[in-house]
Amino acid sequence: MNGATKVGAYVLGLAAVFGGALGVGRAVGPVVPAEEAKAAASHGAGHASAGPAGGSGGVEGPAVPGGLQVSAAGYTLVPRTDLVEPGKAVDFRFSVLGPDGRPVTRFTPQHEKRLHFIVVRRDLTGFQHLHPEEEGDGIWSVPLTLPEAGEYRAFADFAPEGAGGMTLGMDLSAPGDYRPAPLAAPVRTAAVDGYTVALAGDLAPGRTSRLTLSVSKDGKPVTDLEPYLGAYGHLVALRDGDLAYLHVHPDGEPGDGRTASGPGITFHTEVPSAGAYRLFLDFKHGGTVRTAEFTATAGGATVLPGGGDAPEAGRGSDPEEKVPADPSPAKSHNPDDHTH
Ligand SMILES: [Cu+2]
Repeated sequence: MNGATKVGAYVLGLAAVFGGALGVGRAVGPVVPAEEAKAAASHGAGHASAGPAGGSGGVEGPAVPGGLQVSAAGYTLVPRTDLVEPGKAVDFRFSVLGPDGRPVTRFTPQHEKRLHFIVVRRDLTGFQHLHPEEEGDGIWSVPLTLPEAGEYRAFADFAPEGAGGMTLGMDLSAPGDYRPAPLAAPVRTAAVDGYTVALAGDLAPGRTSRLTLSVSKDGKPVTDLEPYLGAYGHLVALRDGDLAYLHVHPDGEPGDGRTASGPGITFHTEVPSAGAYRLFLDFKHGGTVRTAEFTATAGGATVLPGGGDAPEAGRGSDPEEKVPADPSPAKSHNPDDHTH
């Protein structure tokens, strides 16, 4: 009896200690998440020191690609239009807030515009390159139609006076039934509006690579490309998976005495990582700006049939895994994919 009582007391004592520990755990709160938060914080700090957010200069840097943040280096992109119904034109308005929290009104023009505005659906379809007008007081306005339902990303590419160039990104939603399209397979030619654009060169992660895009029409090289925003071509590259943004301008300018007006437009570009990228080339001919689109991979990434890319899978030896360069023009685009 006595022994049993002692054991019982001992068990009770253990229960009290254990219960106390549980109590402490609860009182302290989510211990594990706090550790996670610490890890996340140090990770974030590493990013900030490596990237632009910790610096006062331009936002683009090798460590943090542009367009991934809604706020960086003290500047914040703020929408003033909250809902965009698919298929309906809206007057889309937004501001860039400066380090003082007020809308920025002074911008240094880049390629003839104070602000470039790129919109694309998260599945990399529906690319639009637009040029909003500032209505005054730092409020920008642009006619915008999101052709179909889905999640979209909007990029503002600008240089505040006295600061470097930067690209901020924000999400836009067009409510409705969204069926994301798989990423198109890599191709070497793209067709748009009777034009064919051929891509030569390969993207390489972490180092500069040379890409040449050559424009032809009805099988004949186009040699009278027209200047568009101070260049014969503008190339935007968006990384599949997170839509990291690169805006690349070509070698040479119209009228510099060495740059031909086609058929080739040469770019030197560096992508930040292995992976798949969607390239959008804007070029002007016959008074119209058109956009040719390609999927290209870097670092041996492959695009899996039905979408998705596998950066590790394509390095190796199985040639059947690789999607061959397609010499034929790209299949017809979604008629809603257009620009301008
Ligand atoms: Cu632009």
